[in-house]
Amino acid sequence: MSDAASHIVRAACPHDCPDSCAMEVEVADGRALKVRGAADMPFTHGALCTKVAHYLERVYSPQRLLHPMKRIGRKGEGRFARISWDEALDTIAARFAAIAADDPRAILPYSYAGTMGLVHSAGMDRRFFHRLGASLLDRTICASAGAMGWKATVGASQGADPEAVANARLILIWGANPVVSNLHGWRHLLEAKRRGARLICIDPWRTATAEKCHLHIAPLPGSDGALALAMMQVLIAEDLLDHDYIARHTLGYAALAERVQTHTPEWAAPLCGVDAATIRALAREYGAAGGDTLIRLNYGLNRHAGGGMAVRNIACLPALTGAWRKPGCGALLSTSGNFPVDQHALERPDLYPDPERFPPRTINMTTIGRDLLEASAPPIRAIYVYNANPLAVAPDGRRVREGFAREDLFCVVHELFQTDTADYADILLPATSQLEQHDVHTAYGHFYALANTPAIAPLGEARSNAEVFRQLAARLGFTDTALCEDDETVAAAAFDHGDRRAHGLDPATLRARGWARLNLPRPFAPFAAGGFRTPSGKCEFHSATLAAAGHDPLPAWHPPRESAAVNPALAARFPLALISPPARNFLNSSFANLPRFLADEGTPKLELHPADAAARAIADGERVRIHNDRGSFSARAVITARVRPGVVVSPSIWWRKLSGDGENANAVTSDALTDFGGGACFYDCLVEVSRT
Ligand SMILES: Nc1nc2c(c(=O)[nH]1)N[C@H]1C(S)=C(S)[C@@H](COP(=O)(O)OP(=O)(O)OC[C@H]3O[C@@H](n4cnc5c(=O)[nH]c(N)nc54)[C@H](O)[C@@H]3O)O[C@H]1N2
Ligand SMILES: Nc1nc2c(c(=O)[nH]1)N[C@H]1C(S)=C(S)[C@@H](COP(=O)(O)OP(=O)(O)OC[C@H]3O[C@@H](n4cnc5c(=O)[nH]c(N)nc54)[C@H](O)[C@@H]3O)O[C@H]1N2
Ligand SMILES: [Mo]
Repeated sequence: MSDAASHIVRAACPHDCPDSCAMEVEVADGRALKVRGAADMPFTHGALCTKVAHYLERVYSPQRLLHPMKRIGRKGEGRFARISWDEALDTIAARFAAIAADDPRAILPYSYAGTMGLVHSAGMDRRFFHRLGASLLDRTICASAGAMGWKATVGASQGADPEAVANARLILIWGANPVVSNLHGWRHLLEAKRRGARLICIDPWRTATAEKCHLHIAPLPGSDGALALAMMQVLIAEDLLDHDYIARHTLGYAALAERVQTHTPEWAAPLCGVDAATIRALAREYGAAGGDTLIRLNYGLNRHAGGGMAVRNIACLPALTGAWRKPGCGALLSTSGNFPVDQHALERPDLYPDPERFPPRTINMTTIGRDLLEASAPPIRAIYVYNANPLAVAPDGRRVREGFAREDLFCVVHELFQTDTADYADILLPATSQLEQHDVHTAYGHFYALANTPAIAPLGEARSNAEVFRQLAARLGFTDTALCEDDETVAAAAFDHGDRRAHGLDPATLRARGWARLNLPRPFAPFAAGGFRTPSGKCEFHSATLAAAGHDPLPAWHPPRESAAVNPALAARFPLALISPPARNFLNSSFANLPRFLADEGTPKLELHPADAAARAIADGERVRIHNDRGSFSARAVITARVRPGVVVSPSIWWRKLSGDGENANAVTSDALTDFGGGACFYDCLVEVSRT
């Protein structure tokens, strides 16, 4: 029982996960006693994942940074001395002012989704860097390839209603591992299973999710585009189609039919490493379900050279069978496009000072190592990292480290913990946790907006992202109102209240209850009667937008960059395809420094097939080295038939300095970019594995 003196504060899980949970924080005497999932929030349903159920171990961790510090050792060494906030802010403001006097684009903000709150990750921060005239950052590291493939086809990041998926009779879980990375969405998929739906998992790895499905199909990494093309070929050749839906609500069917003619299951089989009979049976089952189908895809399959086109090809399937007609059917990648976010009001790109003299310059976050080493006009002279841990999460880790090690680079890191990246800071600033700050959230896996009210005072001298940007703005003489607003004012500007979907999201209501569903029909079938948000208003099998951008306007096969088919010489030296998907107890590299989660994960692991292990004389439990021309990392071998021959899996993302050898999976990944959207090719990576 809770103490009589305690009270409940409504909060929102800030982490990068489709589930964005509503939380209740029990507080007494200024201290948080317990965090639990909000029982009244339908999607959270009173439950938190194993990580956030223990959130207070993160908030009150003895590892929390509590004071500003300056570097006293070499870059990367991680030795710091405490300084005051005044000294920290004065130092940063002076350096930024000096650099900006030459060319403000030499300053680069670097952030991703440490918190997904709009105030602290897409609000005051953006306003500050826009006003400064800093380089813009293209935030591509996760989802940009798939998002572009999806948008080219369907028009917006919208899809099936995640709470209505129990309507589906056949569910393909494709490049997604919801048991690990979308637990609350999984609850609804399980409900479908209970009601008799058949679940098929398409994943090179036999995940916890695959084990709970009726069928697991394990294609080679990066081959989903071919698999989807072959499914379309069968659907069309065998007339397993909804002709009425195609005629009314799609564009370019004839061209698509012609395009896929030669893409038979026999064509796809060697590319996917799946036999033609299995592919044909999958397509027939999908077609025979007559539209009572859902494809739940996630971003796993977009981390390949052809990831954008793979998502596009898959996004075509439900329009062929009319699966969009029914709520909970069709396909779901992200729900984020349903939220009427007023991005202009939040980010204020109009504050950019002098576009004539300094035309905006954009840096792609995926290639940060290369950019720090090679960018010119102007070179990057200062970097400000917040909400991100690039030293652990960015590809081609050796170059990332070399870039951050530049002696002439002025590096600010704002963090809760002394991450791998923090070790490279010149000035290291302590950040508040979600329990210590105001914010407002959308979601990419459901239809509820969330408000986060601070439950406790900032620990030590920690300050929030927005607070630091306000204070830097003041020191730099930026007097714009937009840079003085408090967090609640910024949060109040987050939604476009003229949009009917925002009815019910007014700040007071949202804050009082902590969450509110978008004003959408319940259940919601966004494309039941067409209404795609593409230029034509139809599902675009043929995309003039892609053509105008120099891409193939039709679904096509974009092979992986690193594979035997594309680069046999490379594959001869590095015959194994490495994927490094989320470890259950980590959230990207967050939580990967806390004792409970480190104990649960144990040590970096590499799963490999018995045949691949035998060929290398590797024994189970032995330490192995995973290597290619970019670098190497080591892990403990787990010999298992959960992976197919030729594929190895290393659950990620470990902090380098806690991994045992100072490296992690990103020592071997490449910073090549995806076909669409300039995304990262994390899972398009050939390696060899040896005994150490
Ligand atoms: N516990 C936990 N939850 C998380 C995260 C985490 O790190 N830990 N990360 C969060 C983030 S940032 C994101 S973006 C989301 C989603 O994160 P995603 O990266 O989409 O992760 P998953 O949903 O785990 O799906 C990845 C699955 O795709 C599979 N896969 C890899 N390559 C291929 C391929 O070529 N084809 C197919 N068919 N499958 C492939 C992997 O084996 C894995 O099982 O999850 C979020 N949730
Ligand atoms: N090999 C491999 N690499 C990958 C992936 C993979 O599957 N395999 N996944 C990729 C994907 S999907 C993603 S999304 C990226 C994730 O990359 P990141 O978004 O960089 O994710 P995290 O590693 O969790 O780092 C976020 C950091 O933000 C900090 N933080 C949290 N809240 C706040 C705050 O309020 N203020 C400040 N200043 N800091 C805060 C956290 O302490 C944490 O250290 O990694 C990518 N890298
Ligand atoms: Mo992500």
